[in-house]
Amino acid sequence: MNEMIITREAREARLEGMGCRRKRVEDIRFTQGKGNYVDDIKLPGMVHGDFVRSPYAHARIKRIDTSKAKALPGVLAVLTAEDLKPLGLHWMPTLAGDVQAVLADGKVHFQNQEVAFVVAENRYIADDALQLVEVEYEALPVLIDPFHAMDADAPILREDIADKKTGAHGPRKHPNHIFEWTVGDGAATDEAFAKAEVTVKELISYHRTHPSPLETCQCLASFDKIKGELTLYGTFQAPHVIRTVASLLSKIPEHKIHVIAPDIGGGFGNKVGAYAGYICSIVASIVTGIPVKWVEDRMENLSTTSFARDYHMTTEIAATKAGRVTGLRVHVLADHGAFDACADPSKWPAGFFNIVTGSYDFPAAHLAVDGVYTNKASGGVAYRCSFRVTEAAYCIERAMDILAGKLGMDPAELRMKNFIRREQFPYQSALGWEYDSGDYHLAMHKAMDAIDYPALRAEQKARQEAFRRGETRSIMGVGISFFTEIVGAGPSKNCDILGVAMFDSAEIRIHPTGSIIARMGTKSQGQGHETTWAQIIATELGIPADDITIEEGNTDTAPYGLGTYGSRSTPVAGAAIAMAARKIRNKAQMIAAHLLEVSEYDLEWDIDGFRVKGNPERSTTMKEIAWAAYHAPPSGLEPGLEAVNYYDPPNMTFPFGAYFCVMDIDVDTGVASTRRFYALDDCGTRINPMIIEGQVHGGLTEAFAIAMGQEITYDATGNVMGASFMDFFLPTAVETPKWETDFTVTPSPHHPIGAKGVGESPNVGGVPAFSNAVNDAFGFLGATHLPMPHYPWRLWQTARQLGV
Ligand code: PCD
Repeated sequence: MNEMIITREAREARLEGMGCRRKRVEDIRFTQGKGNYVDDIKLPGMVHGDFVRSPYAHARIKRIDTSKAKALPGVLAVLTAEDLKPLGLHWMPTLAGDVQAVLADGKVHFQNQEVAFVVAENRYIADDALQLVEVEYEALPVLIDPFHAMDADAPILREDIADKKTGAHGPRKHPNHIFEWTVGDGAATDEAFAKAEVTVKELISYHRTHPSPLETCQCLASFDKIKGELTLYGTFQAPHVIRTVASLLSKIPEHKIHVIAPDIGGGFGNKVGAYAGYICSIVASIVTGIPVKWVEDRMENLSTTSFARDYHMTTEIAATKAGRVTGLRVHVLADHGAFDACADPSKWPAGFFNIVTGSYDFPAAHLAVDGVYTNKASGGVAYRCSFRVTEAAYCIERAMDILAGKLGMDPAELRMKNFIRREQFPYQSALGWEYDSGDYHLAMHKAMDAIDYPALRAEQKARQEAFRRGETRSIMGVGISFFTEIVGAGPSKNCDILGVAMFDSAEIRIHPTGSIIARMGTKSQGQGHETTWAQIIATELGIPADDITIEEGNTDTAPYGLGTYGSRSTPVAGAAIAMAARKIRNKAQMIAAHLLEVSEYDLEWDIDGFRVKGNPERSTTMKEIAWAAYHAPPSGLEPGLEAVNYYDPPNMTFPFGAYFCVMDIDVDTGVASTRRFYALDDCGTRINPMIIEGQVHGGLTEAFAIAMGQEITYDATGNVMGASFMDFFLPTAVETPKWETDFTVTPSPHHPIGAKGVGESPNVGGVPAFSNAVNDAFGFLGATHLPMPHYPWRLWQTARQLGV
């Protein structure tokens, strides 16, 4: 085809760059069963590891006898803490600055804790051998309720650190206390409350739940004794961090460790940390010289690796009678389970919970968080949330509704009265963040128009009257959530993981014929990076996205990056990609000047190449430039066309959204049905609108699950309830509501392409929208705050308690 007759629109369109609803390239293999997951990888001679786990939540281990298990044909080894001790690997450091038992060392601290690791020819033999390991326990008193963790007579859980007066985050008040973290101006906040015309106070709990990705955590460790090298395949959201940690723990030099994260079937924060299964597989492979695979089953996943939430937030707002907020005071009791293994940037014991002032202009605020140990599994991962942001959003969005109720004011009106205004950005929050950009009023108005808010309130009023007259047994709630997130961890000035600054990276190479391979420090678990990263490069470099291969997850080839979680990939790696591409474009401009025989300053970029300013007929494409870079580079210029960028973001990005949930609840059955769910998201510049919609659908489905049923509870003796899909609510297409999505675009001023993260927003904003809808429905019957999750039995009970 003659290049001359191709329109600019056509040239632009064939790039499938930013803004294009490009179809996900990874789906070609995923939908045809051609994905390559850890369990698809089979190495010659590979054997399997499996754990003996504690039936007790708190017990002393009197004796472990592995002889019968070892005698079973097909069993290669049985490891206990005693075997790991000489290697110094029976305990491991956690991301939160605590230590965690790899295999129980004299004591178990939660039900299903790892006690011994059996290695056998196959999983069946390993499972038989588990039953033959004899462990004698002496049960100890169990601590389940975090509100009693610091009682004078509470059982002391962590004997290993019982005498330590300080932990990783400062002084400890009790042997079961982990840390106290305070932020904000206490005196100014007290003053706001002293002067307040109206105050509200409520204990808002966000229950314990679990990310439960479809693929559980797993790994395959293969140690080559001859080369002294370790290859570790695994479901890692942060492969480079795992390599560094594995090197520090095993003392194998980092260049002799090859970490490979192949396709991953969902992460949701579950696959950020390092688990006992990884350490034991590595040790077992070193000991046996054979590759060892470990694959968690569903119950192990739900009950041992990484819970989420378990935050108990006593929340107070001070306000004027006219509904202007003047102060916010929050105390959080954070149940961290038996070890503090929260996956947060090192300096942040409660993650970014100090985003709790939300979208509102609070002149004063104060926050205190106490972390405590209990006999529950450890973790505290950011399940679809940037480090405790979802807890913060739930806290403030519920509290704003409670305040609206007390003031007798419409909750949408109360929010709009207190929004940070457009002209206040960049906005300094009372708890220490600088919000980059936003237009909250615009988003709220758009959302309210889209759902016809006044009509919904009128309908609700009519329904309440009909209910009172006994004409209907169905009540109606409108749940509003206007959330602000903080994603893109993060600037090296305040974010690191075990000392490694949280930058991210991209390496782009253009081949002589003009196609590209690019590698990133991030790792998709289903987000579609292979599709979207190519779109950024396509726009920046004028090479069609289809001619660009994106690779992630192999630490030998990818530049060092901190991985994918906390919706950080777009804010951090997305920026690195644009910056690396711009380095290439600068060099390409010099080559173009040489080809066109003009000064580089006489050139301007135009979609897919450079043209001479004022003389657009004279131009050269990126493809031609690539060939020249390898074929005849201008003298004095290095041949080749590639660049690496390590991007240290100057700030986080602050996406936001306006969500509305319309719900009908049958008071005789407790069944809640979501009639409408409208989600408006603003994530700045949108790379792929179709992928964003998919992200929002997925996140809302998880939010629905959490708000309406999903939870992990424990009985009084520490038995974990809800550790299988019989009890743990995972919605299918049958239960899932229909989602309506919408958007506004407020670019981030500091991000090279103006993009903010979006992956977690729907979860962060979705949970309060559902919960507020339930509370709003019951509000006219006298309820102020109903506990989550709002499953039918509980709603039915609520109706009874309210006398209807
Ligand atoms: N985007 C676009 N645009 C914008 C933004 C974004 O387009 N503006 C797109 C991108 O590119 C991608 C996605 O979207 O693809 C996402 O992104 P972001 O937001 O950046 O994020 P990331 O980092 O990548 O990712 C992460 C997230 C998270 S965090 C989570 S949970 C989840 C989400 O993601 N996960 C998951 N989503 C998802 N999906 C899937 N499928 N799977 C999974 O697993 Mo965490 O912290 O971990 O808890």
